[in-house]
Amino acid sequence: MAKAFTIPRVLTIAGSDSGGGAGIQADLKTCSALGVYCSTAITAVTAQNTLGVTKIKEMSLEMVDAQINAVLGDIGADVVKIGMLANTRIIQTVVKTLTAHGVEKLVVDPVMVAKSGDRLLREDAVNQLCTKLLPLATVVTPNIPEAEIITGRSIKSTSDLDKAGLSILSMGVGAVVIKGGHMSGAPIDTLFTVEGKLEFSGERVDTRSTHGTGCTFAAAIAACLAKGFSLTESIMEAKAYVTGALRAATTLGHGFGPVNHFFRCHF
Ligand code: PXL
Repeated sequence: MAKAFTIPRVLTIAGSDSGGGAGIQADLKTCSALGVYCSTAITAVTAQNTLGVTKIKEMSLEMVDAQINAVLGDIGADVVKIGMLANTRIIQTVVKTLTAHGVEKLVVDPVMVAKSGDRLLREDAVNQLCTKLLPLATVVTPNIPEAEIITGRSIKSTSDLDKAGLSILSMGVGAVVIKGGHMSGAPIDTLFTVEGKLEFSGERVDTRSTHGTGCTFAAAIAACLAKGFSLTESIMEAKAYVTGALRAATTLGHGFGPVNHFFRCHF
């Protein structure tokens, strides 16, 4: 008989990116590159490339529910990662189904707008995301514009950032990591928990191949948590992984290309 061995498991609930750089495709590649099994529940199919999104088809609530039930009823997941949810009713369905399965470790990337400027979450769904989904999250990973939308306040200074971190924490999440990529200067990510604040410094990589970095960062955190790393270790690993993937990116397409998820693999 084959030797029994286990592999850490992540379920990603997110949108499909036909261009292969972000969403479900980024999550599958990130987890695979980090040695973690990744199953998927697709919330929406986007037709897009490096220049932008041309069409979005939101999945039915039945189909979203059925995918999550199929995966969690058999394969299971050590960590669930959430990306694009598209609309209010999909958020409600995901919350209901995850609660029914008693999911405990949840990484939420509060996806709202694509790098190209296209909306990936309807405006009227932000409130449901904050009030229904965030209270279930182990960690939420907004960039600065997303943190501004979630808190309804602009973030221009460190003091604004601290207020935003505490405000999001008060929504019931276990931890918040606000990504510093949209700030000028070095991209410092800041983790807020009840224990306090922790900064993760990083290197800014000069490239246009930045499509899917948010998905990749959150998926890498989910993969590391699934492997048993602490949250702080997972964020450090995820930051190093995204930086490596940005540095190794090649040019694809005519807009914002994808990162290179397999920079550690030599073929
Ligand atoms: O990076 C955010 C994101 C998430 N999910 C999907 C996307 C994008 C960005 O383009 O396409 C499906």
